[in-house]
Amino acid sequence: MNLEYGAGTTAKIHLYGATVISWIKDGTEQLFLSSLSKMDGSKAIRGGIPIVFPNFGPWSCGPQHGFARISWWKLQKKEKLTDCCRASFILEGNEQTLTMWKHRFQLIYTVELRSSELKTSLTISNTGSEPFDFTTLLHTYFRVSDINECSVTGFKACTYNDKVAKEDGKLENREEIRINANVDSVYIGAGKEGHLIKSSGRAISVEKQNLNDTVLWNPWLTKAKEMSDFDDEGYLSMICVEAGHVSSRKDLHPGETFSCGQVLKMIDK
Ligand code: TA6
Repeated sequence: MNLEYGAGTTAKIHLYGATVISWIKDGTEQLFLSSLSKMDGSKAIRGGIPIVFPNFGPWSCGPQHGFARISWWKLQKKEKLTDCCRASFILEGNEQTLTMWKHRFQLIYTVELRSSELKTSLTISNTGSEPFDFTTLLHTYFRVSDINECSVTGFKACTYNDKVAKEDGKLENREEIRINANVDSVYIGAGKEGHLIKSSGRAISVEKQNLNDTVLWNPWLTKAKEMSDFDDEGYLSMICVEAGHVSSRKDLHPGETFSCGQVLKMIDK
């Protein structure tokens, strides 16, 4: 479904995974969506903002990154307010999820589109009688005009797990990170002051709410070619800067909720 702020500013959300698949600001697409992405519910959408829950990464109970991004959500509400258009989506424990994960839960995902920003918020509720634990992440694919002209800030002095080098506990000393190879790093406690993604002609800030960690990912050429739903050259026009609670598991007792989110803002350069 579509959110129309007007003046060439829109967003589009696919009910499969409640995946934001487009954010157009002044007529320019800000998110990356692979041209080979499946859009029929046969596999997670390759691009936009997939929702990772209840597990980031490989999962012994089910598919990598959990079931939220591969479930059909329901539209709960759509509103046009004075300064924003807002839509909320709901996913609750069901037969499919219960076969993987025996807990009852409710996810409410809200997407707010304003003139120069897109806010996505997730509220996780334990609606069962047993405590559970989870990790969660917003797997945001940002479109960049040229990865070689792109830089990202907000990681300096953070410890990170470098999944490419297979080395944990590395210390980041770069103020500004440029990508020129496969990168897959989980930064712990990054982005407290936000992240800034700069690529020729524009900049987007990422402000996180209650998501302590940030994952930085670009598959680069070899891994791009290995993914059937990822354009071979797609790595040149995307960077994933993923706000998440992934470096430790979050416990949720019956009746408790956990709210988190991110605000993506266009910054005039
Ligand atoms: O967020 C980075 C990551 O965990 C990478 O390791 C890579 O697997 C990426 O997610 C994409 O995962 P997917 O399951 O969507 O192919």
